[in-house]
Amino acid sequence: MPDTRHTLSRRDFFKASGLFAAGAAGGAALLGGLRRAQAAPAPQWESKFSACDMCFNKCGLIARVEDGVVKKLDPNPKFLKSRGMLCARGNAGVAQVYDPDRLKYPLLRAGGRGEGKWKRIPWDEALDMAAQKMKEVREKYLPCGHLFSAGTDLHSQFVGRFAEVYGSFNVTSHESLCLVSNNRAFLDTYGEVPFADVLNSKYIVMAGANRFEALVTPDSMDLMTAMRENGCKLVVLDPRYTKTAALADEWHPVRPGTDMAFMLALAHVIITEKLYDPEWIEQKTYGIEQLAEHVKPYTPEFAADECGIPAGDIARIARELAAAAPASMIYPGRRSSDYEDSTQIRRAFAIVNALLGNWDRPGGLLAARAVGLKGVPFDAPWYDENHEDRIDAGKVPMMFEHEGSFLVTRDCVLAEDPYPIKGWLVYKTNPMGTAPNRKKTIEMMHKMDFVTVIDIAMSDTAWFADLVLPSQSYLEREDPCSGLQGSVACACVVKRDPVIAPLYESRSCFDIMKGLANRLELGEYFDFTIDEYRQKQTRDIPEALKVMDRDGVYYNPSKVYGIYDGKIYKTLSQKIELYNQRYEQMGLDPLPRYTAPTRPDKSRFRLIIGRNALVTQTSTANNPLLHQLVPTNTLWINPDSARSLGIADGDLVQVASGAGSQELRAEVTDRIRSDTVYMLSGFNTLSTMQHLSHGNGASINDILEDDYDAITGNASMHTTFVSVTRKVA
Ligand SMILES: Nc1nc2c(c(=O)[nH]1)N[C@H]1C(S)=C(S)[C@@H](COP(=O)(O)OP(=O)(O)OC[C@H]3O[C@@H](n4cnc5c(=O)[nH]c(N)nc54)[C@H](O)[C@@H]3O)O[C@H]1N2
Ligand SMILES: Nc1nc2c(c(=O)[nH]1)N[C@H]1C(S)=C(S)[C@@H](COP(=O)(O)OP(=O)(O)OC[C@H]3O[C@@H](n4cnc5c(=O)[nH]c(N)nc54)[C@H](O)[C@@H]3O)O[C@H]1N2
Ligand code: SF4
Ligand SMILES: [Mo]
Repeated sequence: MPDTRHTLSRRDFFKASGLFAAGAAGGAALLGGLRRAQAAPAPQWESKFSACDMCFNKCGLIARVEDGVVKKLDPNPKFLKSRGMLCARGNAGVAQVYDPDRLKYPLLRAGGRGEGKWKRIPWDEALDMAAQKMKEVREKYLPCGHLFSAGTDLHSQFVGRFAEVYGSFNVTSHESLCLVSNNRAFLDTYGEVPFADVLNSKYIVMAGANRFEALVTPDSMDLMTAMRENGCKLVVLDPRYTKTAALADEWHPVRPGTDMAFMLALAHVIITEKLYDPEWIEQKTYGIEQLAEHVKPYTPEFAADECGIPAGDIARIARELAAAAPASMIYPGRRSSDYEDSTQIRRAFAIVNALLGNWDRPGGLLAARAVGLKGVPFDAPWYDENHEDRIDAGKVPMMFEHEGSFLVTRDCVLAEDPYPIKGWLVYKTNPMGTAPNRKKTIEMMHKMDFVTVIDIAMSDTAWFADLVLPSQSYLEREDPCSGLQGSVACACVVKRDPVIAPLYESRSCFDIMKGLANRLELGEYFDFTIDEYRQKQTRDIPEALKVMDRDGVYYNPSKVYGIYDGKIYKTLSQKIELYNQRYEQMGLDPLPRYTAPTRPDKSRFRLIIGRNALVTQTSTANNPLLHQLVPTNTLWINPDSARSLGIADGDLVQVASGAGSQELRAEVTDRIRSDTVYMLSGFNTLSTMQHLSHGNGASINDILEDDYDAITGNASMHTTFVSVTRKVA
């Protein structure tokens, strides 16, 4: 056979490229066209620095802009935090900016709430109306009668500032749907939330985290380098065979909700076999005697019965961790919106790390590095006529004051207890899609007099709003500086400048908050430009702004290890708290006490959530490029379970819980335990203005029940049991 690769004639080439007709019938015209193209001026292109915003990681990028249009995004090689990486979602940022479904101008609701009837209005009218409604709410229900919610973003601080000067304590963010229980646990053990020195670690146990799909920079890239180049061993505990599990040395399909038993058994072995450094523990920690007593019953055999991991493996992992210490760790993780005792589960993670003596040392858990960025303080007015506290205050013992709990707040709004909330401003977060029990969020919407949503897309939250304001995307707006503090790769500062001019009528959140503040006689608190704000942020590192213009990033070569040498820990005992005295005073377990999670009966499954490397929560299901790679979601179900229910791969199934039910296709796979099912989040939006995700697959948030962590109020998203039934399609 001839090698066609080398024998394509010019005629064949035209045929293959579809230009044959032009070539044969109008060759002269084509050649004329080519000549014109040669003569035409070369397109003008420039490289511009920015930072990705397709998830919270802020990976440094260089945008290639041709004639005012972004053509491609590339990683910034000088941006060490992401190790020269821009993931698939980062690359697909172009499709977010030019998505035909983007919001283009202010829209006012013109039908029933959620009915999808809208009227285009001018910006001035939109801001006048939003400000007027805010005034009315404040007069009628006091300043705390207004709720403000903002997502992960550099402009969210302006929503916080606005709420404060308006007089409302009621501010929520994604955090009480994400990581507050993990933060609580580590903060209450070490006095601060650590960063993991993955790169230099020799042994990592990763439980409830999936770093090769749920990307966190630099950890995701450093984990691969540590394993491939530094001989680091990775042990993964996950009910699902994730990509991280696939690349690990060991995967243990742990029974969901039992990680605490595993961790306490590790502590049991390390203590009974005296595998820790007694001097370090004596010097740095508080409560080793109490811990030793506490973990006596938590033998590897006890844990094995609970978590399904053989006792011999648990004991071996404990010994291997101790042998590699202090360059070994239980990876601290991030999202911990899992169980009602998630804070205590994560406390157990923190305690094993303390026994490994890895705090502030290479290959262990690191303190935040000095970046040099400063806050921009302001004096907010005081309102005598106001409620005393947040609406959710006191409902759980240790919520974070500035975050609260979205789920508890929602319950309080529904009950109007202890007071009514009737106004809601939402920026860059989509609680309709990310807070469990979507029906309750819809009810909450119906409780409101006026809801304003600032987004780039008609999210489901926007779909139920009164007023929808189009926001600038990250490639169009000017952002304040952001400090990235952790690990050997960090201590850096980034900012964003517009890469292209804003599309349509989109405005930045800052401009919108400033516009509202001016209308509410609060203009003095927004009397600055982003540039002036950045000058204030960088007042201690005056060279930073110039360096960022040159390199796209500013690094502060601050100390990485030994930050705590000669320093006390910000805990009650001023040491690392194995035993937590504050918990004891508050009537909470000062040491994590294991309670076995309820197991689903034979007819039901535990539904869990988790990420995919090509999807960011609800933000990307409508992204045209990513949609090609992940066109829908499926229900992962184990072959044994599927067989017993008569379900075959690809069958349509109904998944039902106490909160709701949805239908989607089954994916029969042995990558999941037989008592557990899983589906990807973000699909089946109600908003018809998200053409690719509307009516596509299933909405997990319609099915998830709204339990929460007893200590912080963080959502617990792995506590819903569901039935699965085959539908005749
Ligand atoms: N590609 C991508 N990357 C992201 C994000 C994204 O949306 N997409 N989001 C970012 C954000 S906001 C966050 S918070 C992080 C989240 O990062 P992670 O917390 O690492 O990710 P998740 O996938 O939410 O959950 C981790 C794993 O826990 C498993 N799991 C469920 N129940 C249990 C259990 O009882 N025990 C154990 N051991 N494992 C269990 C799930 O199967 C899942 O694989 O990812 C960040 N990175
Ligand atoms: N079922 C389920 N629920 C979850 C999770 C899960 O995995 N599954 N994960 C939990 C976790 S860890 C987290 S962090 C939270 C995240 O919860 P959210 O903060 O709600 O995150 P997203 O779903 O990404 O929603 C972001 C919203 O911002 C909009 N947006 C994106 N870019 C811009 C922009 O530049 N400007 C403006 N104005 N808007 C923009 C998007 O269109 C979208 O509506 O969800 C939590 N809830
Ligand atoms: S991890 Fe991917 S999506 Fe997230 S900021 Fe980095 S490049 Fe963007
Ligand atoms: Mo998160």
